[in-house]
Amino acid sequence: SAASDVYKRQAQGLSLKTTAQRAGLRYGTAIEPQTVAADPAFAALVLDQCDLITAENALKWNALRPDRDHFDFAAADQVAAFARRARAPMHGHTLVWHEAIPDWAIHELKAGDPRALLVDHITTVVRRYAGRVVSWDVINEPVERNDRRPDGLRKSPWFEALGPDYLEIALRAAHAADPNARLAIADYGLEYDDIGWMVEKRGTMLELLRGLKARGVPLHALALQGHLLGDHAPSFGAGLAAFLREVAALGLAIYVTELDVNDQNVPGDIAQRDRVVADIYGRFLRTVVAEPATQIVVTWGLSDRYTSKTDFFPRPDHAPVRPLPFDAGLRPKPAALAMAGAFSHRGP
Ligand code: 9MR
Repeated sequence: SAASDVYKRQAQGLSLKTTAQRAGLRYGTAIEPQTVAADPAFAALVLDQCDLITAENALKWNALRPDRDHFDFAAADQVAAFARRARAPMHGHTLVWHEAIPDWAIHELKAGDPRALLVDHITTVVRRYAGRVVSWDVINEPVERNDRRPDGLRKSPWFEALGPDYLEIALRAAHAADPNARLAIADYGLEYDDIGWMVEKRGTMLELLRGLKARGVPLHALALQGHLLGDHAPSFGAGLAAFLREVAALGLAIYVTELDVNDQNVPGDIAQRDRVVADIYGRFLRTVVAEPATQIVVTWGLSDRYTSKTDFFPRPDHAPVRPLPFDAGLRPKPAALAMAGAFSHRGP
């Protein structure tokens, strides 16, 4: 059809990396070391499209810490080697999270010296990748309003062991280990203007960021994960723009670090689903990149060939999920064009 001809022409030579660079942004993806090692065509696509690399899992505690006395950097080093091949810096994910903590560490947090455990881990990991990991999700998902604390902090194992100070302890340790690294707090559920708990979470997050900045804690960015909802109409308007403005007014950069669109419940054939997903990518990114403080955009994978959505959010009709900018055949989808379009329209 004429429409698909236009699409094919536009998709030819599409470069998210170059389009992002021209807009003063860096575009990248999360990867698993096994997939880029085993699948050269996929690796080539990542090298072609990305100039920022995140480890989807390899820098988490459960990957790095088989036991208390050892670090296993094998997988993370493979990601770092791939980033070097891509001539791309890395964004680090993540030093402090309530998930992916090995059992021995959960025990140690209760029975041992939790502060030493946290500081030693951060110091070792951040020093090892200094100069390669240029920005870190130091804290991932610290806010959980359902835990009903006035400050909105999640009652994570870190919180239970160290109290609200765990954030400051972690950020200061990371800064001491690599003073050049940009340090971020990352969270989900900050994106939509018409979902009540998300709007409330923005306020909670702003208070948290404000308090840390007021105390002089080293903190340089807020990372929106950007796990978007295929079955919810995009509402990324004045509310999101105003929230990002307020974050920027604190002197913080804005990152998008786990962007994808969950199409578990999007109806229709593939063309219809892809249009819905692309529209969500485009509308979200247009608002986010219009904010001058926005610096990086990372998708949680690059091709539908490899996405944790397959396991976590399978479709009831058993059709393969299509949450990412490139399809399982490594061809650009309408979402990729929508992303490039949003990048290239960056401006006042
Ligand atoms: O995609 C990741 C999956 O492979 C892991 O099993 C899971 C648990 O470690 O984490 C997934 O990534 C999550 C990220 O680390 C934090 N935000 C939510 C992500 C899942 O969409």
